[in-house]
Amino acid sequence: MSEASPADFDAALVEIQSNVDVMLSALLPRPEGPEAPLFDAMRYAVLGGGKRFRAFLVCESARLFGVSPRSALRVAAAVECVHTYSLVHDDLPCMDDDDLRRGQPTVHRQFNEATAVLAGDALLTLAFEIVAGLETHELAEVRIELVRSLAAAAGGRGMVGGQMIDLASEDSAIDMGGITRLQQLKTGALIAFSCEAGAILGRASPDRRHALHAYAHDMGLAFQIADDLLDVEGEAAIVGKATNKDTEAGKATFVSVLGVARARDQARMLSDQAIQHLDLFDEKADLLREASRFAINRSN
Ligand code: GRG
Repeated sequence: MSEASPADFDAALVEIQSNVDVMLSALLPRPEGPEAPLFDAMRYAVLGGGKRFRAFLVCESARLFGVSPRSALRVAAAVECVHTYSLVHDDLPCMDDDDLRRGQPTVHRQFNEATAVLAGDALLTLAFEIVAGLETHELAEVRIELVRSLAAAAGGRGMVGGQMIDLASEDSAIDMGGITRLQQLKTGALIAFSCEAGAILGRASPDRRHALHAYAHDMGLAFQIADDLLDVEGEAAIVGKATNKDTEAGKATFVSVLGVARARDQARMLSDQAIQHLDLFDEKADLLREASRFAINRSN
């Protein structure tokens, strides 16, 4: 039984949000010189809000293994750069064509399309520069494993591959197995990296790293089902982006296949199952247990 309450989770998330924002601001280039519009757009995209849920997962998984907060925050910042790049590109007219993200105009609306493409590109590459930096970990083998795992999670066999399947699946029949695989790649892979990053930094035993992977697998799917439910039931002003997008695009989602009630049950079941995967950790993992509940109860 977890001793952490939703209020404890909220307080910890606020603290990590503030710490990772300081780290991100220090790592992002200052807008100067002829490239200034690019750097402005990167800062606008990254520093304009976001729950920092992936940063939280990195920092809390790292805490399990006594990793220094500075190392964890650098990896957390890198993950948020990759995540933000994916949102910037996903919002482009050639993809989801969205005007609103995190409650403010999307990057291509605020700047222009070319700047949004370049800002996404530069955020992705900055992430690897951060992770590979000596300050992230003294051991090169740890830095290389972080780079390898992050690249695998973000690339064609991870998030980008999931996005391709998602685009191809519009107006086509896709079953539960197909949706699950798509979402594991599109959303789940980066969430899994975020949870495993602490184990990599802390040079954890394979069984502990595996437990975090299993936790992330189930919690990531639960997080995605909650996202599908918010698209159907949420209010744009609270969610911070347009809703009903999936229905309008004719996309098959967990909710369109299962219906609202069964999708909610499935999310609850996955969230509980995720928590069970943490059984080999003591109370230090309580905030991760609470994060699994947050994944399905969040309002944005
Ligand atoms: C374009 C390469 C490329 C990939 C796009 C992740 C993704 C793939 C697209 C995002 C679209 C989307 C709404 C996905 C559903 C789940 C998800 C990733 C939601 C956004 O994550 P949150 O809720 O966002 O953590 P914040 O703003 O809080 O960081």
